[in-house]
Amino acid sequence: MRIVSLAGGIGGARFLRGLLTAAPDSEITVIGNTGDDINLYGLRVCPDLDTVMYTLGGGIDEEQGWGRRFESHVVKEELAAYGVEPQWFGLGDRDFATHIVRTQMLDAGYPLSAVTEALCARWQPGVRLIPMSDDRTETHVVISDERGRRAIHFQEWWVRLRASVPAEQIILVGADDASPAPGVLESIAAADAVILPPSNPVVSIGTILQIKGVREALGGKTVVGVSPIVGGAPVRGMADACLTAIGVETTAQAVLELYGSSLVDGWLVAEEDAGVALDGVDVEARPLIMHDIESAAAIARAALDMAVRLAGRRADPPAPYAGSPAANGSGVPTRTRETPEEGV
Ligand code: FO1
Repeated sequence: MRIVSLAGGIGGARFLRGLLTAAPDSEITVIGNTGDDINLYGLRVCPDLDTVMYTLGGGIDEEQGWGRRFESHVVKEELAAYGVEPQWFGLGDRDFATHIVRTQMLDAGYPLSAVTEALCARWQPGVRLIPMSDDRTETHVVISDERGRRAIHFQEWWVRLRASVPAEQIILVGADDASPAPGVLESIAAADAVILPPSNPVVSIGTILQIKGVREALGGKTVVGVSPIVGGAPVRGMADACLTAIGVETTAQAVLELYGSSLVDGWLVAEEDAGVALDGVDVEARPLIMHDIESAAAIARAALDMAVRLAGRRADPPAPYAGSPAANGSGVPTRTRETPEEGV
């Protein structure tokens, strides 16, 4: 089964680990958000691409959900000793190597998609990870504070301010000129199902949907989304601050309406949000908290089963994925890829 997933950072990466466990024989392409990318100390840092790569490649700091495990911060301390700014963004020593390799390759003229492929050759994430675009885009946030009304980089709003200052506008700088990276539209066109993980609907999924042709390409596919909001609050991160910034309520219903029935065919919500409904969209309620890899896999399995069922209503239904009840005929999903020792 060919699956495409649009993914942001921590929540998306953890969901994808569940998706790989639920459908280990499927061909999974992840279209990664690059709106969070930032230039620091002369290096190009791609937080959401790295979070997916490290999480699926086994190198992530499980506690933080970003950055490398077994990390040290000597370079960061030395930069601080020189008074180099910013000091509010914590790059670890091991992580620096990723940004040095990426920047070297970008400076040599390689597109970000080729750089990402090269980095993944080491990490073997088990999916094809493609940046949403090879063109530079950055999410900037308009705020007003004692220095007046100004735009700051998303990371400064997210990490230094912890989204404590209201975002008056969230803008993807470069969106108008950014083309989908090679393979983005092609993988969507070839997909049997598209899954939207519980990533941030504004600055992750919403950002990817702004890239030319992506929303249109998804229009012709079976798309199942997983609500990032459970009982009126984001499961993780500060999606509520982002939703408020664009005048959307922090509910599973409001996010479904934000995506729209033109985009999603199925929507998984938490049991406490069972009343969510929208014409033209199938809604199912189930536990949505990812305590560990197995619970993430159970959510992924539910999303895939829904996608196969909904796609079955189309002219060219996809073959069931290995491990699905339909594939093994027993009605019970088969156990799949070994769960690594640590949890999610
Ligand atoms: N998040 C933080 O809250 N503080 C940090 O210092 C920080 C550093 C960092 C370095 C590399 C990286 O890939 C991610 C990092 N993040 C940090 C997380 C990052 O802000 C978010 O993962 C995404 O940009 C939003 O999903």
